[in-house]
Amino acid sequence: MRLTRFFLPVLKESPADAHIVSHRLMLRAGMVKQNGAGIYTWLPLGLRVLKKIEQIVREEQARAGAIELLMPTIQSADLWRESGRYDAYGKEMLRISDRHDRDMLYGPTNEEMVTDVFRTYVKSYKQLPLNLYHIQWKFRDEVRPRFGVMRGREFLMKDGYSFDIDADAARQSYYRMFCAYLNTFSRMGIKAVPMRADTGPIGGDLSHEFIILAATGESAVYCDSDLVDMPPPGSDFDFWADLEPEFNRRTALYAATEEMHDAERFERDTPEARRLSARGIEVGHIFYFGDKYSRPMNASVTGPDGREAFVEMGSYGIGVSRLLGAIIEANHDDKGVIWPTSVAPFEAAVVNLRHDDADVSAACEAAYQGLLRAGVDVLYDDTAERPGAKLSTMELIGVPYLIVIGPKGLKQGTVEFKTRSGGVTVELAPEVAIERTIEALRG
Ligand code: 5CA
Repeated sequence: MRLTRFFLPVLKESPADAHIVSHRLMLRAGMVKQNGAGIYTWLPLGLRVLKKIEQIVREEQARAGAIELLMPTIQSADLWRESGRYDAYGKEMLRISDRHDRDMLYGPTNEEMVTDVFRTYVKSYKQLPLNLYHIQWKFRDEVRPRFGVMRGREFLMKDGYSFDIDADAARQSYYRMFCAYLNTFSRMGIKAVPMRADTGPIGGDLSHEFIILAATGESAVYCDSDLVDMPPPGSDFDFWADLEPEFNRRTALYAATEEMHDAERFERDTPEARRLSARGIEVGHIFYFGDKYSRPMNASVTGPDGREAFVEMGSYGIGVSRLLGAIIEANHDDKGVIWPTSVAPFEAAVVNLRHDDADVSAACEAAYQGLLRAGVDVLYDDTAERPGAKLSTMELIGVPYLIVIGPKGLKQGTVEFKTRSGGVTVELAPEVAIERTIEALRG
């Protein structure tokens, strides 16, 4: 992408009404524009990151056997009357009526709708286990939308739903998502700790929140510090083995959100030096709630014994748009964002320090084309901006690798290769800088 043909509206000033660093940086770097309380336009740079996060989620969902579909944002109130949640959900639900005065709503979550999809098509235990998910916009009329995309009213969620013949199978589905989430967040360069959690309006009795530790987090959390660096299951993990031992091993140490915190147990189970009480950002939340929706909505299948049974269900959420804020909270310095390469809006950039110098421009063009040919998602700053401003913008938007080309270095046959994380700058021959960038990205 040539910067002269891109839309990157960066702001010089720090917006006054943004109280946390991720919100400030997202506004300054031209990633989002606020349209109303908790409602945002995703500008091209922000949208690139959102898409990369979605893609990681998709790949890891597929690995764990979940199947993507897409349900609408607008739902019928009648469906929610079946489960009893239409009245129970409260003011967070945006209720609307259509021209025929039919009650509709903008979905805050999709348990009812997916249960309706399920009961329409699935009649036999032989079609189970089944896990259906989508990545779709939600609306929750939050009392206090704040911190930018972190607590929005309109936000993007990955929500998945599992269907099983009995409780044992349903727990395995829960464990599969538990492990898939650890892999998912790890690929985004963040450490998310699973913690016992409250179930709120979704229901059920088994639930974990996936929490990133950050001073600006909205919830107080308590855990054994050994959990923070526990490696994820990894890409060759067998999702179809019995996952109970794995789940038990990963939940043996103490970790709980404020609502579930038991101070006495924490002190009893965790040596003092490892007792971490911190603040955290909830990036995912999983629930097992049995037949809470399948029973009232009559979603049953014929079991192996020929008898009808209500399916056992769970639901699994990831805050896709919230993740941008959370990743920035965990990865920035005073100059801007330091994106993990897997979610960076651009993996690398070529910076032309003298766009009116034919030799410099030819060298930039060669580097740009070389990186494009290698499949690198590269931004080429071919604008007429001052060199200092160009470099500050690259730091602000957090491009992981830069090749900076100016007349002085080029006369000596070198360009600058810069890494955003660690702030290393080395002078290299242009071809070597290209190779180094590709190597750093592709390994
Ligand atoms: N149906 C279940 C699981 S699919 C559900 O809705 N769970 S949830 O309420 O916990 O939401 C799932 C995830 O969405 C949360 O972990 C959080 O990361 C994200 N989320 C929830 N509310 C907001 C919000 N107002 N703004 C941004 N992200 C949010």
